[in-house]
Amino acid sequence: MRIFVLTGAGVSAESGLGTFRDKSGTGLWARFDPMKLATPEAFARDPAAVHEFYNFRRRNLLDARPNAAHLALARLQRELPAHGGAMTLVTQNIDDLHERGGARDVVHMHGELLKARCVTCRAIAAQRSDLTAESHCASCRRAGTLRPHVVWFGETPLFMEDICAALSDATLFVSIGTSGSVYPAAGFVSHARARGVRSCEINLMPSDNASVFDERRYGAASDVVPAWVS
Ligand code: BJW
Repeated sequence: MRIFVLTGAGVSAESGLGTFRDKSGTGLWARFDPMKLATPEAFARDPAAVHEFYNFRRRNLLDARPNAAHLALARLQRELPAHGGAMTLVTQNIDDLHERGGARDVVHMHGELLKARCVTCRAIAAQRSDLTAESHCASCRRAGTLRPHVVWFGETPLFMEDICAALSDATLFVSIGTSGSVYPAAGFVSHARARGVRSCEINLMPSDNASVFDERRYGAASDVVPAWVS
């Protein structure tokens, strides 16, 4: 079995990292306007505000720990090859909790919060401290050219070729803790279904595209994912 797993903010919710758009209305985008913080235009207009938002989330992430869902997915990825299978783990999350939970080769299609990118020389480097509008690029030495290495609205998600190849090869598609409202990730299930691949949604509650899935399991990721894996 070749499993394609897509994760979203819900998998990290119980580690204390906020989701974006929960039906309870408590998500990050209910408190902050994404158009003022998660677009290239917002960064050009007000880099200090964008840095402040990501600095706050980076500090939260450094205090967070992987939960039982991250650990269970890492275990599945480790154990599948012994049964002739494989798992591709694609995440929309910019946190590193899958890696800290033991997962390997995690595909971060929306980037990584613990990295910064130079808009001038394009070098990507680890970033664990706060970024400011004056931060220096370690490669080209210029000041004020670093941005969070994340994918904002209107930008092209990363590793799309690898993702399409893995989707074309999968025999099971599983979506965990994502609202299914941001494309292209929200469309992956339709690609899988078009190939006749079975699909499963795991979420706290039905997502926007729940009806597209063959199987649905609802509850907290830290309960449902370990139960699904075992
Ligand atoms: C739990 C739980 C628990 C809670 N247990 N579950 C049509 C086609 C293509 C594109 C578009 C289109 N229409 C519009 C677009 C453009 C746009 C888009 O999709 N907009 C929509 C709002 C409509 N997309 C883009 O701009 C993307 N780029 C693009 O399309 O380029 C063109 C292109 C396509 C293909 C190939 C080449 C080029 C870029 C999107 C970038 C998204 N960026 C963000 C911010 C990243 C940095 C950051 O983190 O700040 O990514 S937005 C935000 O949403 C973040 C997330 O990764 C993303 C998805 O959110 P996610 O993970 O689903 O979280 P939530 O909060 O929405 O849902 C949480 C879920 O968890 C809920 O369902 C809860 O129930 C559940 N949950 N607790 C289990 N304990």
